[in-house]
Amino acid sequence: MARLFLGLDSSTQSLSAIVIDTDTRRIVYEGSLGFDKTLTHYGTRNGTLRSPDPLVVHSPPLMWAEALDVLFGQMKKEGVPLGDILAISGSGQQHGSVYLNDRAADALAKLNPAKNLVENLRGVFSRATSPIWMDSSTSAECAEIREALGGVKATAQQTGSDTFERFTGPQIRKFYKTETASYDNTKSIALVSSFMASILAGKIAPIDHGDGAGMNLMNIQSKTWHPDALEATAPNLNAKLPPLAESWKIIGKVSPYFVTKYGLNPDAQALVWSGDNPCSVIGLGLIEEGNVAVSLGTSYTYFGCMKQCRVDERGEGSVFGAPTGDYMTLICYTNGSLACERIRDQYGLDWKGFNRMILASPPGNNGGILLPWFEPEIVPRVNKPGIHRFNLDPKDAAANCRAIVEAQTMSMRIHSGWMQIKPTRIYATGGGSVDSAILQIMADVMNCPVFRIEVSKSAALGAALRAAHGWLVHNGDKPAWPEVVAGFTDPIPNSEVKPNPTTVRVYDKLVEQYAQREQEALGSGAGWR
Ligand code: XUL
Repeated sequence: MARLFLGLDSSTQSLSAIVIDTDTRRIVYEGSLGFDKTLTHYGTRNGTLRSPDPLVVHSPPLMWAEALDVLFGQMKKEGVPLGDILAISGSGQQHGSVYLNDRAADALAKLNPAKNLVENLRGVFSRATSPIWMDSSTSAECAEIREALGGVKATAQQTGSDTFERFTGPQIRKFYKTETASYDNTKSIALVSSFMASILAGKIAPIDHGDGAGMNLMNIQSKTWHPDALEATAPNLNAKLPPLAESWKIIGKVSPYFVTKYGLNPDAQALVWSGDNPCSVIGLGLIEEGNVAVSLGTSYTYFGCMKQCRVDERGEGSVFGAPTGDYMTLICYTNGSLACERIRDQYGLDWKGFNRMILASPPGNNGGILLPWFEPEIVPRVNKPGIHRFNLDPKDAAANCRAIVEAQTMSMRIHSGWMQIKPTRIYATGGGSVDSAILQIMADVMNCPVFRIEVSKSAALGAALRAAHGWLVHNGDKPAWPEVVAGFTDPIPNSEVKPNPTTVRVYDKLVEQYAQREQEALGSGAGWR
């Protein structure tokens, strides 16, 4: 019998699965279903329900449950040897919250395989929809909690991050303030990750330290619920939160529902789930401090493992628990690939043309600098969007294309300073990582080799690897993380982009000028406070 482990990823737009065989070190199955396309009856757009208020973004939790049924059905139909799976874990979009009433625990314990998950779970919600990470409607609550905790620095020191609109605590506070009776009817609050884990385990699941840190409710040092944060958020919150747990905790055997219906092994173990970013740390093999990932997608993220807890006292970045038991750092940019797209479109280019333009201007762009805040930005916090050009002719396509990429990369160098981690290897993922000109700028600005890594599903892979690790721990082993991930997380062969020493010196100077320009722009009112 093969030793298989299943990792699921409940993301904003889809549910994905990866099955790994730890003996052959191979991925034996990858599958995915998109919510909009497969579960059309929920009427989601990109997995979300939009409200007349553009700041409010929710998703239906029943849709996530139904997706589990569909994906397990798909795996069974495709002949995945589900009976050989020893343990299951998962990854969830971070921060989103699910509100359960007093019928939930019982319904989870008695999932009836003669019915589907929707029929089993329809009556268990005290709030029909779940606010997700794209919801930014809680500025007032952020301010209230931040003030109660003693300001930006104190909030970051205590919870790992300043209060952010998408974080769960401010979202819970808004629910309590605006729908008090429904809040009172809430017996248990779950994250997307712990909700999905609860279904698989047939009981209310703990929240792991990785996803727990994305709530503004956990003490980042002690990794316990923080009484002051709970009190600043909503009454009786402690009683509504599940326990916190290490990321390798086994909740118990999988619910008999999945055994009867899909042929899972009755002894298969259900682990706690974590957030997608903590899972990606594992799925990308970022076990050593200094190995960082840059994900160049719709938004850009820069993250990596951190052995000691250091927080960003300016409140731009976040610290979460890493599934290794260490910490992880994250900075998340709103103006990622969409900002490049705006510049690209301004000059009527396609991506190839954008790349050609970057190469047509010299590194350092002759001193031309762009501050690319098309949308409100998180890093640095900018609430008045705007494009600022210095020594840069708006008509010069080449200089503007290079300027935006240099700006994004210089910003990463400047705003990752609080992590006190000089990167030794950067793994680039996401759509933008196919552009070699972008990777060269990154290598030169960061003075660090950049490798491409092909991971469309780093979060699901990380979850599968976490399942393998948790199962080994449960069986008395002490698996070292580098051994757990070995063979699964190698960069694309020959993809290394090396820094060029001459260009590195050019950027050392330009970074200082960029930081100064940024300060000027923030000082003149673009900033957040
Ligand atoms: C991280 C964040 C996003 C979501 C996306 O803080 O909000 O990366 O986790 O799923």
